[in-house]
Amino acid sequence: MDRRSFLKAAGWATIAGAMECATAASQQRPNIVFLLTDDQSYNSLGCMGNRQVKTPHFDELAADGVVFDGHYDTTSICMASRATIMTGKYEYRHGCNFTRGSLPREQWRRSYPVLLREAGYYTCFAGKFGFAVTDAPDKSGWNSNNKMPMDSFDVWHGWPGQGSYRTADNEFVARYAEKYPHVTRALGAAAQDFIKQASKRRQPFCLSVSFKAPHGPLQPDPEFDDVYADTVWQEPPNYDEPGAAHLPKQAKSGRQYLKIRTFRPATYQASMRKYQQQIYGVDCAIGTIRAELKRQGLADNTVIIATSDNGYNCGSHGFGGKVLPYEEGSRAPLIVYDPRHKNTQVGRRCRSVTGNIDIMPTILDLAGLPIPGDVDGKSLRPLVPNPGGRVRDAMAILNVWGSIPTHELSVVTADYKYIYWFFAGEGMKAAEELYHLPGDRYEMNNLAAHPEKQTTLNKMRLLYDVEIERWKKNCVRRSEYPEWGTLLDRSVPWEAKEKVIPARAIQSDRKSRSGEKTRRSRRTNVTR
Ligand SMILES: [Ca+2]
Repeated sequence: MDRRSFLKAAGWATIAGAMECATAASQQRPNIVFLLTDDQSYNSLGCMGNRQVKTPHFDELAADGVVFDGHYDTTSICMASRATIMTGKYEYRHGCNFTRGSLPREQWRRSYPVLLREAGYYTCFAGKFGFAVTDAPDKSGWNSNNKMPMDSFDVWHGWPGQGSYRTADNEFVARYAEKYPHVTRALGAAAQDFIKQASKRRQPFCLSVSFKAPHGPLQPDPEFDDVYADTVWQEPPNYDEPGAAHLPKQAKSGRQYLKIRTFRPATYQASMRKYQQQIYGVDCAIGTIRAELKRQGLADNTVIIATSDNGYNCGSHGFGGKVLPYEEGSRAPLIVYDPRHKNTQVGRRCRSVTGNIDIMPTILDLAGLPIPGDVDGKSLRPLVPNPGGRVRDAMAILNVWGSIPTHELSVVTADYKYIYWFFAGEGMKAAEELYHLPGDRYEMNNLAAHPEKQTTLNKMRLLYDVEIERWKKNCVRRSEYPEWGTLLDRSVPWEAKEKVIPARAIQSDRKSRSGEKTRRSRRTNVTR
């Protein structure tokens, strides 16, 4: 006798009836597939205007759904961005990043995977999880299964740390190694198996797949070696050093500039081929996932969200890596496909400024759950049937990781980006940048000193000051987040800031930068 029959037999008809109602309601709730890539540049897709790449499944998803053209990762680095995606909070409010600490369990309990599971969703995580969850915040690292919240999911195919492109090296997907030796296709197969399992259950599901690709090392699946064999990659207008002449010294003080190797002129062609080949692998996995949803009759009630944890510089302005607030580092692709809103106009675009803070509230809203009051993001669900709308006027982009001069706060609107570099030591002066995004996507023309742009500059400064006040009010009271609220404040003089910067941090930071400078100078002499 199953539970419902037992309750009816026991005369508990009301409870049995309530269960039936709950089941009916759960059948109406959509399934959710959240697909996250690692370090994927916004312009790496056909649907984002790149005519050299082959991304048919991303492009099909974009044609079926809505593409968000003003989407940014509010902290453009793996760990903080992933914690933001799951909690809907700016980094300063969850306090999780490299060198600052893990995500405390009390915050994790209010993440979208936990809340959806509590609401009756069948849940799976596959791929690179990206941060540690611990009872109290600590800095002991994220390289252990003990720090992964495996018990929070019904099915776990995740791994701690960076994992490996060799499927066999990742414990919870190793069973796919023989058929799919490269982990991108193995994740596609694991997702496919989960969808088959979920189709047999009387509850909605939430599948989160975090691809390792195209994050370095550039080790694409040899299965796809011929895809870009003949492609000669076109460099963007802001490629390499000449485009960086107008950027402040602070921007060029971190490893994104000093350590770049893979996207220098001598290696650009080979690196771009491998980078895009990695994304081609993800594209194939998306095809596998969508085909399985159709096969199981689930496609019409499954929302698919695809994005990246941060952008990637690929040599723009002479930068490698991500982290920085420029478009290539901080902007990311975002596609939302909700099959319940049939698309009458192929390839709808949304200009609203959106961010990784919005993923969690969007997923909660799709599942019919309330959005907690301390979440920074907004639900993007209303923009899917109405992409001409907007969820906010301005949003913050921040970095407090790595080289101290590169720590910054920026504010972005649909039209402008304002960047404030606080650091004024070592011969530098605090610096401002202002870019008109629709007319200057490559950020080649800093308008901050332009006489006709002073009104706009002042408006953007005010928006910046609003974000600083939010930081001070909402930041976690640890890991130097309160101090950074002061350091990034435009109204605090440098002399006062110098006393706030942690002395030990700046000492080790200088040492590490001086090593990188020497190495870059040697490499420059070789490659130029
Ligand atoms: Ca990343």
